[in-house]
Amino acid sequence: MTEMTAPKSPISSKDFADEVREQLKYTQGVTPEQATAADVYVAASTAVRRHLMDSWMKTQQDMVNGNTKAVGYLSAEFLMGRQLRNALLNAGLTEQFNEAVKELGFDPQDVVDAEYEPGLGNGGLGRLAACFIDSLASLGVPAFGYGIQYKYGIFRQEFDEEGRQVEHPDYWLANEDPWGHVDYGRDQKVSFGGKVVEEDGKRVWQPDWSVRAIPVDYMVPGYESGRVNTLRLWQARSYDEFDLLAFNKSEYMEAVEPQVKAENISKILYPEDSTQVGKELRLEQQYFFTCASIHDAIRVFYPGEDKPDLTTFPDKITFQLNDTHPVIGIPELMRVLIDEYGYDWDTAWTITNKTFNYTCHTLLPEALEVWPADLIGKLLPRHLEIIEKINDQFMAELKTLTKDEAKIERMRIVTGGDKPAVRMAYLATYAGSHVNGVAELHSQLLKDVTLRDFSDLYDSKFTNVTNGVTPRRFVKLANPGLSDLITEGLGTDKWLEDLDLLEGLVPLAQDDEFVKKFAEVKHQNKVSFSNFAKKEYGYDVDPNTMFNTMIKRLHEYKRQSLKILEVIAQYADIKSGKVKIEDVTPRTIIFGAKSAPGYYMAKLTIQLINNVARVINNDPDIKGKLNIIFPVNYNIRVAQNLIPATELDEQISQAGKEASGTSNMKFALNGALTVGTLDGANVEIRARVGADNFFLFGMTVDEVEAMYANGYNPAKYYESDPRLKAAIDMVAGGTFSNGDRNTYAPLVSDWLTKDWFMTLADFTAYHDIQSQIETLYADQLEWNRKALLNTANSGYFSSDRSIEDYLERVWMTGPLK
Ligand code: 26Q
Repeated sequence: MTEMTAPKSPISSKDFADEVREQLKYTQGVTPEQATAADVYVAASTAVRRHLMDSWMKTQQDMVNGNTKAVGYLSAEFLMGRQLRNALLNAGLTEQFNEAVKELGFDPQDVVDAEYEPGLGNGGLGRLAACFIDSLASLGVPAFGYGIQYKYGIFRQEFDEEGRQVEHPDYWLANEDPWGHVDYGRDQKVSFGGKVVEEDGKRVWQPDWSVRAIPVDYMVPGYESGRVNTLRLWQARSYDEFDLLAFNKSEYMEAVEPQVKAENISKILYPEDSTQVGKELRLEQQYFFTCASIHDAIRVFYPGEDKPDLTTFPDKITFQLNDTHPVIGIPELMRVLIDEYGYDWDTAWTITNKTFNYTCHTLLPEALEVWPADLIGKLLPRHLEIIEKINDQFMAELKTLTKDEAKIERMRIVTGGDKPAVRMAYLATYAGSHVNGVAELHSQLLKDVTLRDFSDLYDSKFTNVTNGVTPRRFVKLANPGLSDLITEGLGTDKWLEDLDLLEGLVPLAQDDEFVKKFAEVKHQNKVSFSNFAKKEYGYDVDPNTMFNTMIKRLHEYKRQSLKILEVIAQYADIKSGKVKIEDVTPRTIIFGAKSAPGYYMAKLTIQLINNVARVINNDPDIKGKLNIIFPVNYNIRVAQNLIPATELDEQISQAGKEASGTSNMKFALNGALTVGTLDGANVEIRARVGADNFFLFGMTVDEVEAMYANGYNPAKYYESDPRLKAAIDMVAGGTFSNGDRNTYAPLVSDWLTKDWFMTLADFTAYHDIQSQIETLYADQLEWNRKALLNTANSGYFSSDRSIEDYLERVWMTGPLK
């Protein structure tokens, strides 16, 4: 392992202020008097970047010269969040920054708030990639993150008068981006289309158009590790500014068409996170970034070599495929090895097989990517040939492994019939070395259900790596109050590098004074969030109510409808006098969610939540005891404010549907109690924090399966639970649509006749757990004791631990520290 440079930056705040002044002058061209907070933000960010420069360059040299295998994390999404505070923390410059900025006459928070959050991801998968590259750098693992620098990230959400979601383009690069460094000299050419011809017995691809991939590099500083890795995001540009042949007066618009087409590739992030879009542009994006990244890795590890010995490639780098989105990289590496470097098929196959590993993030069959073969053939004809040959080889291999013809047929990578299609998950499973799920339950279900035939025959490829989250961003930056208390309790701040140390807090849960301090931190966080909610959205939030949060993409399987139906049922109980208003535990119920723009049911659910909030919040009978808020445009910044303030977290997906979840980990670490089903990582969270410190309800995976098998009839639950009936009747009757019975009719009809994710079947159990929750909440000392035990026992959910598991189980690079 390479030695690390000194972790702490020795610079004084005076010197740092001078550096910021210098940047103001030479980068911004303003005097400190003229400078705005945005100027200071750019100047300070540039100054921090300069501090990291030596470590960055050294890390890159070490990566090429050292003999530790590097990791290339290939991901269509990196949901990074704002950079400045994180870079300051990891560079050890936080104090200097705060002092220097004050000296210049600015409030540090205003400066930080000048940064626009890059939203280059949809949700869990993209944020996981960001946590992983933070941990890779913090653990000193040589690594590249490879992805796309979308011009427009995930849409900016607004709500219209009716409470419906409206999507707006998120032009995050409208202002200067001091973090991204465009490196024109390290561009790559990515080609598409055309045909394959035979020349001297060789297959030769003659593409008909190409785009230029330009890397934009982001520093990824490790926490006090002295290591700064690189996130390399590719931007698509055209080669031809103008097509001169076509350039005459009448064809001016046509002349710029190729340019427009090329630049479209990195223009926009697809906002669907659970259904296949099957669009040509999406495949272009996938090939664009994987092709550029593979060529980049060859250039990095064999600099200046015309005839590199690529049989050593898998010793230099291992590519982790973040879901199927980069799987087209597999035939691409085969093509590069065979067509560009002249290796024979078998050698190329061995190299490719050793280089790739695949992480699956779903259990929903509709989310597994399947590309029509003719679309691949049109865009990437040589790749289609290679995929077909891989499929032939696979079929032949299977015949040696099993006599079960039906099974062999089921396992085809390229399906038969007159509309053949390529199953990307199967291609990745066969062609790579390892396949992993993202939580124990998920990995087991992958083996038992989704990839059953594969695990029968290739069991040793399968493993689990439970997800994790970075404690730097999600504890230290998001929750400074708790961080100080943890450090006080443990007598060290080393927990930020070794989160298992949190277990040292377990005995302190018996110390009432410590528990009260913990409760006080939570209360302060609630006050801070109330201020944030007032300032950002104009909400009046009472910090003396229970903060009950559900934040995640809006999806039927995640069951936001279960939560909103319970809120409505409680409202109905109060209105009908069944429940006295004095007996209601005051709650602030907080939703945050974006829906895919074309997902009708999800969008209708957003509208329902907004209108339930409108009606209940304004009903004088409720006396402010229930307050529902739905901060628009939920993002990483909102998460960082909200999670530390939350007391009760909702993780109520149907068992067997949520692969892992990662906000559940962030909540537990920040001392929220979870109400949840036995799904995804909830299972492991409950096992670690203790069944007494987790509100479990609902059907298990087996019970769900049995119910599907026996024929599920949701109407039965509607008829048998009067509270459920009252709630659904309220929605159907127009209480939340100004008397209009049509608005939510599609939702109501779905609940009563389909209810694919069994919201109704779990409703009674979900209600029953509420009284336990409220009884415990009435005893604040006991509640906070359990909350503290959640924090103390969640160290396992650090993404550092996930990365260590990948190193051991998948990448086989040996221990690093
Ligand atoms: C695929 C094809 C075309 C267009 C878009 C997509 C696409 C994009 C994003 C498909 C899926 C996603 C994102 C999936 C995702 O975020 N999954 C979540 O991953 C988390 C990290 O492992 C898990 O914790 C969640 O359980 C899982 O839902």
